[in-house]
Amino acid sequence: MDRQGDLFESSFWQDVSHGRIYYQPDFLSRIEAVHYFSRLRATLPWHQEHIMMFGRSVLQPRLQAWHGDTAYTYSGLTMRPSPLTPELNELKVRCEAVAPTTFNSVLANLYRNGQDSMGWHQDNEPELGTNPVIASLSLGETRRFVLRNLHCKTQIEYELSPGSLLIMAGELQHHWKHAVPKTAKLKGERINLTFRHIVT
Ligand SMILES: O=C(O)CCC(=O)C(=O)O
Ligand SMILES: [Mn+2]
Repeated sequence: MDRQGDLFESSFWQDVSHGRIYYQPDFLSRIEAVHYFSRLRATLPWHQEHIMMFGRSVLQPRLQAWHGDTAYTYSGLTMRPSPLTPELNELKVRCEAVAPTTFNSVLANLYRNGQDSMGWHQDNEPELGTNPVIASLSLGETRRFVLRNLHCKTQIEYELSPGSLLIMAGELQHHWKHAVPKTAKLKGERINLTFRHIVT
């Protein structure tokens, strides 16, 4: 069996309508999750960006950092890359051990409290290729992550706790949107890393 076949055999993979999802709540130990949260919080060049929404420039409700070899453009925003830090590189290698691909970039998101969020979107920029594999690693506060099927409106929800890994694969980005909604609950900081492969 090829590497891809082997990897999809793992019991953490689930087939959904037009896509595949890998979900492992304890991908990192609690100690590792605390360690990586504090290192990434202290060392990544976090910044808040403006993006174009309905023709207007608005501040994104979260901080971000973009690491890898190439610039990345979405919603009218081009992010210049910083090199992968030692911690990002360690986590990239860990994710590659279970993902059916390799990664060359990571978008890091910092949600400062429950009012920070990520709106409904698909990770379907052309430079991600036809069927992108996106590995999403969560650290810090637990937040709700929701996927919604574009055709039947079925929703799948996860409470993404620290150290959990969720991978979206197959045709999923063509048929589902995903979001991290705002919440009125008191929430501390959460870091999410989305490892991607940018086709150059
Ligand atoms: O924070 C998350 O869990 C999701 C982040 C995400 O969807 C993205 O960076 O594209
Ligand atoms: Mn996304």
